[in-house]
Amino acid sequence: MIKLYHAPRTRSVRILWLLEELGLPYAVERVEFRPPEKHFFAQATPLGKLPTLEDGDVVMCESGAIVEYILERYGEGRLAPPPGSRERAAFLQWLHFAESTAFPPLGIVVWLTRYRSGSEPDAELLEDARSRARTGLDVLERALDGHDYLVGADFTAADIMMGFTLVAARVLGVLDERYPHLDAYLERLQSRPAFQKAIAVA
Ligand SMILES: N[C@@H](CCC(=O)N[C@@H](CS)C(=O)NCC(=O)O)C(=O)O
Repeated sequence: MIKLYHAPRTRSVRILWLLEELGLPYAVERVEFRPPEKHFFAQATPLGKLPTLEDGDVVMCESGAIVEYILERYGEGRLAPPPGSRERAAFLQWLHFAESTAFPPLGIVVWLTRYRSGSEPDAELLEDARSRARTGLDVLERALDGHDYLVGADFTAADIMMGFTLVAARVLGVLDERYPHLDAYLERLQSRPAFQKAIAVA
C-alpha cells in the first residue's frame, strides 16, 4: 500500500488531496515539520523532505513527480488529459508551473520570514520576493479569466499542484484582493470534499 509521510500545511497536502480525489487506499506516517533553519532536507522522512512517498520499493520526494507517478500507476486516465494530446501539453505546463515558476519566490518569502531565526528580514529583499511572486500570479489571473480550471473545462491534477501554491500565496499575504479570478478559483478548489479531507488529516 502507498505510504505517505505527511505534515499539515506542507506540500504533502497535494499528495493527500490527489489520493483522496482518486479514492486510493493509503497509509499516513505523520511527522512533525522541522523548520530547516540551517539546512534543507531536515525532515524525519526517508529522503529528508515532505512529501515523501513509499510504494513498494519506490521512494520519491518531489510533489509534481509523485503526482505524475500516481496518475500513471493508479489514475486509470482520471484527472489528466491523454498523453500526447494538446490538452496534455497544457496540463504538464501548469503542473510544473505551480512548483517551478510560481512557488520559488514564495519560498524565498517563507525562508526570510519563517526559517531564518535571530534577525529581522531585509525589507527590500522581502518586498522584491513578494513582487516577483505577484508576476507569477498575474500570469495565472489572466489564464483563469473566464475559466473554472487550468486545463479545459474539467478539474485536473494540475489544479491540485496549483491549489497548494495559491494557499501558500494567500497565507503569505501575496494573494490578495488584486486577484478576483484567483480568489474564485481557490474557493472552487477548497470547496472540494477531497481537499477538505486532505487538510483534516492533522
Ligand atoms: N520541490 C519539492 C519541494 C519539497 C520541499 O521543500 N518541501 C518542504 C515542505 S513543504 C520541506 O520539506 N522543507 C524542509 C526541508 O527541506 O527540510 C516538492 O515539490 O515536493
